[in-house]
Amino acid sequence: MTVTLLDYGAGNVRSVRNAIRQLGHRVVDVAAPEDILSADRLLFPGVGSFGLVMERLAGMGYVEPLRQRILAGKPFLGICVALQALYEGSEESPGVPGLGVIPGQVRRFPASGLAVPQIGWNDINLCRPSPLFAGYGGEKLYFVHSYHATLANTDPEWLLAVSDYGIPFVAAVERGRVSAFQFHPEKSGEAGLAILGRYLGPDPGERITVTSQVNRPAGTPTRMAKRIIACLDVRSNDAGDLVVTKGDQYDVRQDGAVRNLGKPVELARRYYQEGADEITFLNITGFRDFPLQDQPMLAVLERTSENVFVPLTIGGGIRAFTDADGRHASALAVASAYFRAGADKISIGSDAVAAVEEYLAGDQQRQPSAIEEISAVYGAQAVVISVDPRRVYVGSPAETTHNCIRTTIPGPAGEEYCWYQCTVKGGREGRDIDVVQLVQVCAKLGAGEILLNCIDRDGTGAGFDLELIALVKAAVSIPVIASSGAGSAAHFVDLFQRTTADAGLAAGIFHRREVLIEAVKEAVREAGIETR
Ligand code: 1PR
Repeated sequence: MTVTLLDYGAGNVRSVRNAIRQLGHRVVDVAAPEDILSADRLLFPGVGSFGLVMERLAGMGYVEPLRQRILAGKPFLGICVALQALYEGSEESPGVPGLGVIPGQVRRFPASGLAVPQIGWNDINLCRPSPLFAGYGGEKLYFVHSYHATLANTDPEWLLAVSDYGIPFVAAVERGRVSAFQFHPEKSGEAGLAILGRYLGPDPGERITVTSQVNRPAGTPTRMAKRIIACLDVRSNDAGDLVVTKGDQYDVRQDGAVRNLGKPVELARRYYQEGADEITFLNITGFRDFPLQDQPMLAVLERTSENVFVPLTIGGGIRAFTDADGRHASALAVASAYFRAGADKISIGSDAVAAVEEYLAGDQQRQPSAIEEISAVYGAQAVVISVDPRRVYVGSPAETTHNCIRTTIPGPAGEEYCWYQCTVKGGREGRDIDVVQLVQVCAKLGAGEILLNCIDRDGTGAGFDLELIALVKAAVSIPVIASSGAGSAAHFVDLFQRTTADAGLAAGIFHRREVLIEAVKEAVREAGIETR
């Protein structure tokens, strides 16, 4: 099968391409409006904001051919924002008309105590059989969005699947051969690939001849999984090879040499097969290198995305650069290179601290930060802030102006209070900013998720710093990934029972095979916590 891909240059469509190839099909791109009408199978992966998608489609003359194709009932599959684009408009981009094939407006998730964006693996309830879900076993699928199509707005003729996230929302629509999913099949592991494969496979012809199971009784609430993430800290070792390394409280050298725990691409592939819900790469020397010259890291992403079909995050060195020869690259250009190479999210560390310092300085003339620039183009859900805090103990809250907690783990001199200082350059430099200030301003600037490390716990195996995690969860309404200190599966159970963290991340225990990802999931499941 030759699949025609509608790539309008707004984000990571490499994963979709790779998924199509993995399924044994050929990809061609829409090069002109008429290709939209003549395509045998059209795939429209939605990336970017509603307004950006519609603006690009309009600019390329694709709006009318798309409407015609959909109204004619020719095979069409839209993903994520492409589902939303079928509606008349969206709260995300007021005044921007959508394709308008389904009446109604797309809405933002209301504040319900759940983190927005919804990022992660959720169930779907099929409302009726569909050939695309023939053989679907009810697996959780990967969602990432802040806006949703509402049931009230969706003609039952279109409604195919429903999920819940505080409120019910439309997970899939279908009319004849025109289908669209709010979830990402290309990021939903083998279950997602199977669904995509059925769209790309032989045309089932009359849909009524195909049966599939409606997976659970209508109205059963769907449940988000807590995500288990494997993190690969990557850098060159002294021989110049790119290796996965791991520090103890950020010190990655042992007996003078950089620890070598494996090759990034191979390790990522292993974690995918072992059930990791996401993979994160951190280029831990990124703060000092010119990243567009750092081809090995881009190559790692390109190769990983060839056969790893869960979300990939890349961090390290995402900021504007001017090298010694005066060559300049904006943070957006650096991030774009990573998205093109297969990243779904980028993570910003040191530069986020700098952005918050500028913001708090109150300069009205300040330039937009990397967070704002990247979020505006790729959406908040693509921008993660990696925070590297360390504890600063004080005898009483009066000793500091920073957001302070009373801790159950006293300091070296018996201090009962501490605040969490943000650091830059891989923990080498402390700044006069606390973690609450940092995450709150970053969320305001457009970040979609927090990757919360902890220098005191990193590599210690002593468990997550639950006090830090609770503090940050209470400070923001975007998802928080807890990181640093996992030493056993029980630490993840503790994390999810005692905090509302959305995901748990570990490095050392997975690299050294002390605990397998599946063992973590089993322990978490046995404790009654939802996993994939
Ligand atoms: O500042 O935007 O260039 O980003 C640099 C990134 O690299 C930041 O996200 C920063 O956290 C990371 N980083 C820099 N230096 C180090 C180092 O270790 N020397 N690694 C470093 C941070 C922390 C986690 C680790 C968890 C779990 N590593 O990524 O994987 O602590 O470890 P564990 O389960 O073994 O305890 P920028």
